[in-house]
Amino acid sequence: MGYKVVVVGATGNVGREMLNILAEREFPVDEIAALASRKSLGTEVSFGDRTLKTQDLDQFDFTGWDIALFAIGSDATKQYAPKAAASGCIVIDNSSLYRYDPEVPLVVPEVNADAVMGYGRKNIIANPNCSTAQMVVALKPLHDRAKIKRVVVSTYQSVSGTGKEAIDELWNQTKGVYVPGQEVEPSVYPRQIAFNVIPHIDSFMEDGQTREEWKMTVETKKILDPSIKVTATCVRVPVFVGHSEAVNVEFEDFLDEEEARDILREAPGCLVVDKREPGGYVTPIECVGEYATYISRIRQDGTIENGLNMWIVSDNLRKGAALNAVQIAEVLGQRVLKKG
Ligand code: 11C
Repeated sequence: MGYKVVVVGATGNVGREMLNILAEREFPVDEIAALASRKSLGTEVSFGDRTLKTQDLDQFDFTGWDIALFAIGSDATKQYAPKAAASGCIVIDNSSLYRYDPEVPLVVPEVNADAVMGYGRKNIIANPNCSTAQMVVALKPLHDRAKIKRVVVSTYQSVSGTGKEAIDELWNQTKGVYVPGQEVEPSVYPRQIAFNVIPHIDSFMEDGQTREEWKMTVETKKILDPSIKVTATCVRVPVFVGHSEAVNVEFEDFLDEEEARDILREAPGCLVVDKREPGGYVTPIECVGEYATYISRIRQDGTIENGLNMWIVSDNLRKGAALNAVQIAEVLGQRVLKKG
């Protein structure tokens, strides 16, 4: 016996990946519904070998369904997630709407799977921001060994984090650079993204940081340890899929780079690729379609007492979104619903 699963936002980049990953990992599904807004209605989406016709989110009755994976914007989530949760269906939400709610667990299964047990206060579990998810997967095993004091992170985030229109903008602008008369003005982003980098993701806050940078701080504290200080600079780069991060970590205790490499080799969700030679590291292109969080360029930071630098890369649509949500569903299945 398996589960009745709903994917909300099934025609988006993350929703499609949720369906792919549910099928790939053979999540025990008895029945599946792919929901979309009215404008995408009737669009067909793949689920393993099957093709599903999307149903109208507005008309859908969540009663009797076990798990709903939400991959829609915060405004629509606000409208539909409470309705699903009130009908007894457990919501796993990929938007930022509930992440900072003390009554909603924010979960990365490799880091804080036990937090899933707090789902019951609202019947909702939140999925973190993609740039946080991959970072905490790598930080957790190192924190367990040497206690992290402070993290300084700079991100190199792909356009798929913004959505389909951003992917089109990068593609069309890139072509437009070479074809006279077909230049494409920035529309999704405030500056040209093709052949450029933009030090701005999400909205600006009063203190000068962007909301993406703020999210990395507060989400790391909620998932991993509130005592860890995080300062981030988040940058959009002309890459389609895969977020990269240059991470500097300051520990309480000394941690040798060799030991860090060994710890990360054993850590769940982590894959170390770290040869000190040209190409002996992972770049975003290699991580596309993969589950792992890749760690490369692990090295001592000699400018502080207990410092380490590393390079972390992962598929932002997978570990950063859809995979993490399905992993949460797996934990729910094993520990709470116990049907599979
Ligand atoms: C980006 N990290 O790359 C964002 C996308 O809070 O879930 C995900 C935003 C979020 O633009």
